[in-house]
Amino acid sequence: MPEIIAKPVKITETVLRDGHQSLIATRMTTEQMLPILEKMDRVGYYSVECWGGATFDACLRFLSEDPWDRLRKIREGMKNTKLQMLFRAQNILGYRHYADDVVDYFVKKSLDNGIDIIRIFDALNDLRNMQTAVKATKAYGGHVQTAISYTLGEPYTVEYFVNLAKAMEDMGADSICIKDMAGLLIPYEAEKLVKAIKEVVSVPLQLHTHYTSGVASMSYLKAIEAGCDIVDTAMSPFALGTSQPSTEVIAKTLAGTPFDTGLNEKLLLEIADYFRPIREQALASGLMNPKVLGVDINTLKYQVPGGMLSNLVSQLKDQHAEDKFYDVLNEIPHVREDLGMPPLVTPSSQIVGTQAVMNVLFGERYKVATKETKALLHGEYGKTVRPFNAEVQKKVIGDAEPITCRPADLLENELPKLREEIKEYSIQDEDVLTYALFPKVAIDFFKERQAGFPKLKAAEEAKKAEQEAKEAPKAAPKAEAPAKEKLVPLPAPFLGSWPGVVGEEAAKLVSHAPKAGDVMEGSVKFGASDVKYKIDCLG
Ligand SMILES: [Mn+2]
Repeated sequence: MPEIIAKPVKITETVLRDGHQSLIATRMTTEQMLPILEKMDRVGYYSVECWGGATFDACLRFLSEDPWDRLRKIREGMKNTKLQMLFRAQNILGYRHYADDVVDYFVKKSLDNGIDIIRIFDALNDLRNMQTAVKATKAYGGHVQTAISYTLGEPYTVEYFVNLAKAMEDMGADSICIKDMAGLLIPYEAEKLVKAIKEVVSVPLQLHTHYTSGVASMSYLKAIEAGCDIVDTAMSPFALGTSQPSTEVIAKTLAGTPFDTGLNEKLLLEIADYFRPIREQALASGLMNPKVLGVDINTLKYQVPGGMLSNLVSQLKDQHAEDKFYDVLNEIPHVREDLGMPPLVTPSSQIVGTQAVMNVLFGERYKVATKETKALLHGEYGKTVRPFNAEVQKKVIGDAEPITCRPADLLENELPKLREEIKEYSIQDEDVLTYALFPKVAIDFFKERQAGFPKLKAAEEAKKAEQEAKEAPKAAPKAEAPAKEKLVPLPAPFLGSWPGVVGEEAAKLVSHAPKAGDVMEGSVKFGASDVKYKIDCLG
């Protein structure tokens, strides 16, 4: 019998990023993270994902926190474990293409402030959009992990992904991740894919998936048996549902086998004990919606991200157009094909989903095209796996000449101008990057910071008063606490989801309004009126 060689599987812990992003709309605060860092640092994780994705936006927008400060504090509290972040290639952590100088500087500052591993992905799998981030990460001494946006559809064969992985290795990737943001990778496909990639690529291979469709831990097991080196898991209180498989369960599953993760089980239990009350709190307040904790089998049935479907339902409901659900569902693959079969991940998932709604509601395909559909068909997001439908392209962009170069080649350096714009607020080098990513939110945050965070303090005091009132029910009735802003739980997963079009009241194009980024905005003609819409994306 051949000797069994130990091949410990490495674990990337996601509780500080994707775990809470997927289950509680990225609302875990730095304060909630700090007390447990020292223990997490001793578990034996390969890395801890703690930054990137929606964390940056949510810190500024909802928590009155400086995301850079969070990163520095996590670094301070976690001295031995590698810190990892998610990076949307030329979109950085935002939603548009930035000039190369901004991308380069963001990478540098991320590494300076404590990040070790940068996971870089592009929504179209256009490697040209990753070039600058990859080069910068290498230049400043970071670990480059390039990620394949995994999706289903005719062009997305094992061969396609293998070629992509090979090209990524040639480009200088230190490791490669299969990023299944929607939970579409089923176990035996995972086995096939991992085997095929491992045959041609020598750098470590990591798998990232979501539990949405219920197959994630089985997919991990098959992937691990096929040679996958690292998997992403979340501590159990922030695992399953739209999040990742649970760290403790995967560790236990592999214990005593050649794949034994070697994680400290006792510490894992203590860490779970720490996060459990945070979960309970979130459930009690409605921040964690029990709906996202189950299995969304429609994800597998329709092969589109679960979040895209749940959004569709709630949006059409708001329009009293529930009867259009299947029309829109049938329209999605058409639009996707017209737009070059992009993977359905932020921002392409929002673009395809929104356009499908437009096509159905207006009763004619591309009678109205969103600004983002236009930009995509104009080549501004990069190259799609398939060519665009030429007729559709003509109808939407007219005689405009489409871009075929790397989109960022057309962008002038931005930093000097951005620095000038915020000089009155800037107190650290990183502020210009915060501003570059979320100009409006950043200015609001800088103003609040300059004033010593009065809103945050007021909110804290209101909370304290409420608590005191609860603890002393017999005391004289107090003045009513200010009404708290009602938090609408975001449908998830945010990555690959379609939080959708948010319409103005009057037009009622859509009224489901998750509290997320003011991101892609525009307006369309709807009947006689101008309808403003806003597409929210987290992830
Ligand atoms: Mn994810």
